[in-house]
Amino acid sequence: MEKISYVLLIILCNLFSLITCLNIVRPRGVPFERASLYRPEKDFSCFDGSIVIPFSFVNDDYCDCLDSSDEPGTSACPNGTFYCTNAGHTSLVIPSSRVNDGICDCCDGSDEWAFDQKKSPCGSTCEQLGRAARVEAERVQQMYVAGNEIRAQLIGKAKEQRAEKQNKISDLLQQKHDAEVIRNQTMKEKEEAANIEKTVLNTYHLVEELTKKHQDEAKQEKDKIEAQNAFNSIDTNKNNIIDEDEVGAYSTFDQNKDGTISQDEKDYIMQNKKKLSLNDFMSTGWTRLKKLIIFSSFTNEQSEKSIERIDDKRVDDETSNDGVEHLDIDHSIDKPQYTKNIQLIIEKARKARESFEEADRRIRDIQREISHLQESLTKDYGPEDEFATLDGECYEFADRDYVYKLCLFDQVTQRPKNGGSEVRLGAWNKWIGEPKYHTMLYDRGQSCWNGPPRSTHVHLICGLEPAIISASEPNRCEYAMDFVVPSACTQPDEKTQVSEHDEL
Ligand code: MAN
Repeated sequence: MEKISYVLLIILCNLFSLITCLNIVRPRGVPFERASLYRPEKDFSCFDGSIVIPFSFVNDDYCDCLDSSDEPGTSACPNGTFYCTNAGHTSLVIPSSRVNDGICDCCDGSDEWAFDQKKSPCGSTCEQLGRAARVEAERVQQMYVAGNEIRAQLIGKAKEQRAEKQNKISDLLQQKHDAEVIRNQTMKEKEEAANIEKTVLNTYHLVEELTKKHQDEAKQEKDKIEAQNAFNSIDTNKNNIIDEDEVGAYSTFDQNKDGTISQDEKDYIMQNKKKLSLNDFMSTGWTRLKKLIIFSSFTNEQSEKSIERIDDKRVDDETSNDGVEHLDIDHSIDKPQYTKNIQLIIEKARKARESFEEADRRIRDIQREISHLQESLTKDYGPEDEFATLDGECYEFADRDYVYKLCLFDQVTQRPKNGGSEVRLGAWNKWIGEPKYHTMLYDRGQSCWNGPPRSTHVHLICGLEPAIISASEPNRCEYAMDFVVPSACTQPDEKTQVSEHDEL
């Protein structure tokens, strides 16, 4: 009979599990997986192999083993652990120092076993908690399933986008090639037009220079004749010498307009000499005389009349032409008066330059676009490109003081709520930590005053709608964000799953 019972027991053991069977003799505080190490029919060997003690020493509230393995259900050993079975909910391991400390840690109340039922701080809450945990686990499981479906769609979309980008790059490369042909053509045209323009303008300026030289010479000649005339007019006795008396007869030399030509006024025009030859007069006197004539004509009508004796007409000419031209800056060189033909050549060269610049700019624009696309193709968007569609998408989160903005694969910023400028908390760098693709690093942000450049860790969590759910600054200028997103819904988090033996 005993044998049959034993066989039956073995069959039962096979039917359920060895662990479940051994549970029958599992001492208090021992987890299922270690139950087989505690056999009442045998002496107990400490787990570290240090000593063997009679089984009756197990949980006798005296610590025998150095590794605390003989007291799994009491607080006798300093570093022991207590296992709460928590049937109906999740099992739990607590430090054995919390056994019988008057605070209930296990929902099945097993850690406070020394209290009698009435005084126990524990109720049996495992069923209720377990139910709630299972509901929550179910919700999370469903969220993962739904999130995983969205993730699959995002992977498909990313694949399409990748193909589109590759096509776009091929297209742009072709466009760039065509644009290069146009640029080479326009460059040739520009160079040709510029050469023609250069030749024509050089010739123009040469001719202009010669003309001017010629005009200057003619002017000097004219000036010389006028000087001669003036000299002759002042030289009233016609002895080819101007003396002080002759100068004294002309009111033009009366600079201070006091009605007489003083000695100083005479000396000025006579260059401190008593007599002036024609040559002397030509070298300095004539220039001084011209200045006086111009000055008088601008200041005093009386003086203007008195110079009539020299040559009224000539003086007018000098004022409006020679005189004024010598005193003013000649702008005629700055603004050349080109002929229609030259203007057409200049215009053609300008247009050719513009066309070249436009063609060149187009190539640079195309190249920029290509580089941007190529860069996005080399970015690490996750093992299956599941994060690719988030590139450039921005999300905000506000706390008490700041509005945080995350632009994925780009940058993180912080904006004070009460005004003030935006601060860059980091630029996209790479994935960090284990498991991979759970944490993003944005670094090289604005430097902290007297500190490092700002940086941000973005933790990705499974969720159906992309959103930042928290933002903080765990260390000064080191920020952390939790971002929920379907792309992170790979497998249900193990912690949220209820294991089989928890259900027992
Ligand atoms: C700003 C913000 C804060 C940061 C300090 C450091 O106020 O960026 O987050 O701690 O600067 O000086």
